[in-house]
Amino acid sequence: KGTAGSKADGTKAGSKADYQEVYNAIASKLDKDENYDDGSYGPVLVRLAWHASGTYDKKSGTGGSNGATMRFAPEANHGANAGLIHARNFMDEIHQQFPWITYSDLWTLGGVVAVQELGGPKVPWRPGRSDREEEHCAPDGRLPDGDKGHDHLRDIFYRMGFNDQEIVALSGAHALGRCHKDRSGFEGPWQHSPTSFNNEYFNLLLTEPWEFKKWDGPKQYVDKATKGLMMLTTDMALVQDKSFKKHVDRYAKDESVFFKEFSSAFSTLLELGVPQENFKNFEADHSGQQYVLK
Ligand code: ZEM
Repeated sequence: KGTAGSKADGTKAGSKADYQEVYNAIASKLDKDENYDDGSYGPVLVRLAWHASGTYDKKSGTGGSNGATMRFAPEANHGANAGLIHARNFMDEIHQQFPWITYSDLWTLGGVVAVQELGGPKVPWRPGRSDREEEHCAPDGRLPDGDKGHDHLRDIFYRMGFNDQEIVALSGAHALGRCHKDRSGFEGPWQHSPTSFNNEYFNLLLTEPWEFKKWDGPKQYVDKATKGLMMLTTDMALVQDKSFKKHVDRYAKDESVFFKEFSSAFSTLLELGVPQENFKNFEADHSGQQYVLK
């Protein structure tokens, strides 16, 4: 029963306090290297949590966050996962401090810590994921491509079990971080403060004049005024498609609505593919409820 091992003192790990300790260790290291990107590992940790979970296929029950199979070469080398080595190395250091936690729990918890510490909503989370071996690696091609349109977004996210409103809410994570030429081929941050989780992404989508970036790189947009901000084709699809745009409008108008709906969708994302028994069987003091850590 359960997935957490024993702590250094021989006692069983897995209480809420144990996970709060892991949370605190991650939080205290987000800014450990001021020269890394915009000064925080938070954004790349959110991307790791998302790519570890977003491989889920509802029909076959394969993929998802249960397994942390991106530890192995086949999945680590998928084009979509380029650059996530930075996040996995960060997490390896945390794992050395807390060897009792599964990588699957650790990587998803990292996404929660980053969202919360960078100013986003509280995200309910619970432990219980188990790590799986290489043969459970997700097949390539399960994650979205940034240069495609609304049909592709729906194909990918409906496959995970999400609806239009959740697609828009989850896309709001592009408040954080940036595209890197040497990872995805795209370039630039979505908003001016890429280490602050807020609803600026939705405001910019609605109000900024966007134009194609003039370069020999992949097709992407830049803001007309400064050319320092960017949007992917999939980001622009959110204002071009009526059923998506209605939610962009709601989130731009009221950040608290965005926070509430992002939190709920992100929490769901982080549990994709985890058998419910995993949560219920988890021993210690939580008997399957979600924790709100701080
Ligand atoms: Zn992203 N994302 N994403 N995303 N993403 C990138 C970066 C980040 C798409 C996508 O192609 C890309 C979600 C959804 C989608 C984050 C979180 C979430 C990058 C740039 C690309 C190309 C990678 C690079 O070069 O480093 C597409 C097409 C999506 C479909 C909707 C969802 C959902 C997310 C979380 C809930 C984050 C935080 C980043 C920034 C990473 C960093 O290192 O700064």
